[in-house]
Amino acid sequence: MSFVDEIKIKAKAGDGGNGIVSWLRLKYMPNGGPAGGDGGKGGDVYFRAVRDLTKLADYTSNPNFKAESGGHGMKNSKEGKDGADLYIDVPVGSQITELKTGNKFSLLKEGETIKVLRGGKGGFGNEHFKSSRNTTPMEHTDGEPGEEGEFYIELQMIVDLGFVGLPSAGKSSLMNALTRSRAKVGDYPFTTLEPSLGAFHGYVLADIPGLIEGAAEGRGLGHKFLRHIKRTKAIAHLVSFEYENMFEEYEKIRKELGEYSPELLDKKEVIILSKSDLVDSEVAEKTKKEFEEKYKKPVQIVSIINDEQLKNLASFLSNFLKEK
Ligand SMILES: Nc1nc2c(ncn2[C@@H]2O[C@H](COP(=O)(O)OP(=O)(O)OP(=O)(O)O)[C@@H](O)[C@H]2O)c(=O)[nH]1
Ligand SMILES: [Mg+2]
Repeated sequence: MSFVDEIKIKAKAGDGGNGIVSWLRLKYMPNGGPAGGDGGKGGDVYFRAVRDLTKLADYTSNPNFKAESGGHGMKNSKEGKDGADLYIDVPVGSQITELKTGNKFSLLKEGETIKVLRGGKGGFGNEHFKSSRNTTPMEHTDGEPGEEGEFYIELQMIVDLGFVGLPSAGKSSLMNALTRSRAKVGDYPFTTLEPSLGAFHGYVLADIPGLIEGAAEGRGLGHKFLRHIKRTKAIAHLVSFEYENMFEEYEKIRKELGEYSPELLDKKEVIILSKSDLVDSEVAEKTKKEFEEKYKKPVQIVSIINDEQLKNLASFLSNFLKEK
């Protein structure tokens, strides 16, 4: 799935309905007095947080929203119907900026709502202006316009586990094997251009474009993705058995993470040695031990064509993500 993590939208609350001028007409009382109803209130506009992290992509083709307007007043003193409120669904973790005022707010919990634009009040019908001195008021007022606004929405992904590693380390392949996502897999570096997400036992996994030396200064796909890694709760660092010196490759990426932000180095991490089918199992086991001793972190071996290893990794990860 292609990923939209920022968007600008326009929204307008509903207009208030107009009040009307009308007279009560009864058979035995040709002029029963003013009976023009008031207009209904326009609908308000809210943002609402939903679990669907791909929600913003729905709005790219039509980023304009409008809540329902209030109905006009009716005869026989009937009030116009209130316009329905409009809820704009945004992913949990959205930070929203009102562009005119610069006000910022975040929606961090599923189901959380915030009212951002007020619908216009309904106008008064002529009945409202009735008094002892004026029993036949001709006045009425129009409804107020609903408020309008422009908003910049930025998703600050709340990802449980982010896959990092060099281009072609096998991140997308592994993500596909563990989740039902269909991230593009390629034989060339930088196949993944946008982070893509997958659901795994109720956790969110993110496949992130490959990092290279100099990423922290903007080389390769650079900064844009390091920003996403900053928000992940844990990191899965893939190192492929293809590399001559796996330790060196691992440390290169760690260095980039640290240069971007030292706190990335303190995140909980699992090292995943990928493409194990390319080497003998003794070599794989030996390398695993060396990694464990050298870095004092959990290390897993995997190949996407080895069901047993995939199963072991899945059960390891579900425990790993459960621990705080
Ligand atoms: N032999 C073998 N090849 C694999 C394995 N996993 C992935 N590959 C291959 O490695 C290549 C790169 O895989 P991707 O999953 O696209 O790698 P990536 O880390 O997502 O790459 P970028 O998105 O470019 O950073 C593809 O040709 C895959 O078929 C594996 O377990 N064993
Ligand atoms: Mg990829």
